[in-house]
Amino acid sequence: MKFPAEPFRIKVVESISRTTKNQRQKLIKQAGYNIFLLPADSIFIDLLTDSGTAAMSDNQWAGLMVGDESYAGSKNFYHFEETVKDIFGFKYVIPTHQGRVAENLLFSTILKEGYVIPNNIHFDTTRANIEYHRGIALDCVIDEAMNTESEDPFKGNIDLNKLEQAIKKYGKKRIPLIMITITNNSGGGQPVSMANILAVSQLARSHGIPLFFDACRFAENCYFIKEREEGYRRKKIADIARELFSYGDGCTMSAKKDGLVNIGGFLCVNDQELAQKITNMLILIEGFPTYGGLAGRDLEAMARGLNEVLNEDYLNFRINQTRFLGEMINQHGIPIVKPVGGHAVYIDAKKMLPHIPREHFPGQALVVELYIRSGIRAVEIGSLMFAHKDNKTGRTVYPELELVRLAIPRRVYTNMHMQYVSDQLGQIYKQRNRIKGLEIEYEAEFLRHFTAKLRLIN
Ligand code: P70
Repeated sequence: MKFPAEPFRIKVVESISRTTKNQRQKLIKQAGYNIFLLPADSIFIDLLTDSGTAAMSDNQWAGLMVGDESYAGSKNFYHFEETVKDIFGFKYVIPTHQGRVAENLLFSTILKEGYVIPNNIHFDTTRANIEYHRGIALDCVIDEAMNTESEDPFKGNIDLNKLEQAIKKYGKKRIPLIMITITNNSGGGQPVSMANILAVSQLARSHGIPLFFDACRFAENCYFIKEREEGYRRKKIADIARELFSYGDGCTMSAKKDGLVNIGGFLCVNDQELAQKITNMLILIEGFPTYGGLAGRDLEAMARGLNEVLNEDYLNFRINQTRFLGEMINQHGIPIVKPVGGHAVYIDAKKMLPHIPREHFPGQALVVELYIRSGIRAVEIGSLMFAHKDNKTGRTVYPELELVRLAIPRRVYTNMHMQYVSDQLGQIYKQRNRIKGLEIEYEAEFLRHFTAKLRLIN
């Protein structure tokens, strides 16, 4: 295995606490076997999410000190706006405090009841924002995406046939825009190829439908294009990004991922009338258009983060650190989603724990075991998160995949931390038959995984 060393040195350190297995057993029981309800200082390595968890650089921290906190016309806004226009190339840039507000602003403006938004796979907040406005969130990813063993290099691609069928079925009037999520988080952090983006763009344009990106992890997607797609090896990431966004008409962005900040987001559009409508709404729910729910210093950190994320040394380390963890885990015999995605390793819990039936949450059982044994926090992306009752039959419908996600915060953990995670999982794998399932004690009507309480089945 060949993996790059960390392309940074550590200037400030944050201690992480070590708890005993006994303490963790008590804490997780109190939390109803739900890792969202654990106090974060009882966690040794936190792989819950790569969102808002990045370490900022010295350059970004210095940027905080030049924050201009004027209500209107902050100089940091202009720096941020110029940076976004330079990388993304869209005409209007609207700051928000995180990604889902950009989604809310967009969909509350363009959706009417029964309208359809196709995507490769909608992320939960995107789906929820569409459904909340009575739209239909339609997934059109290639079938390969559901085959965890397939090594297809661009498993985030949209199936053009499915997309065309959708346009035929619903008609372009009911499709106010098409989206592409880069990288495809809900499908394992898999990239979308430039060729696919171009083809979707051509199809969309031939019908007069705008194309938008959910751009959270755009730099990681561009790195995969450089690495895997013919004709991009010698191109700069910034140039790949510019080409990619030139095929679209706007984007939503959670800068908590590839913006390398702890809070921040934005929405870009080319259409002036749409920009005007959204800006009016922004003033109502977020703030004045030159701060959008953020402090001036946050805008400065975001502008600097967006430039840093294009650095190839950084991306090379980032993508390969994730791959390194995935390959080490896989060498223990643990089944994972292949190829390893950009921001996280996804374990196939259904395959790893065949003795636990879906209704006893094999993914969550593994998450709980990993916390109790090692103080590592992962997140279940499976039946606890997605299973639901069919309104007509009353039967439970399970999602196709039962995954456990190990999301890696940017520039936070060293390769030695990854080694530790892999070693611990290797130990767990050897004794996997002893892992017990769980059952629900309490659940909310929506998004139950955040607040559910469970108990162990003996
Ligand atoms: C994650 C977080 C956020 C996200 C995303 C895509 C493709 C929009 C958003 C919303 C959410 C999460 C999940 C589990 C545990 C903790 C956090 N993804 N689009 O980790 O952005 O959060 O800024 O509103 O992935 O995948 P925002």
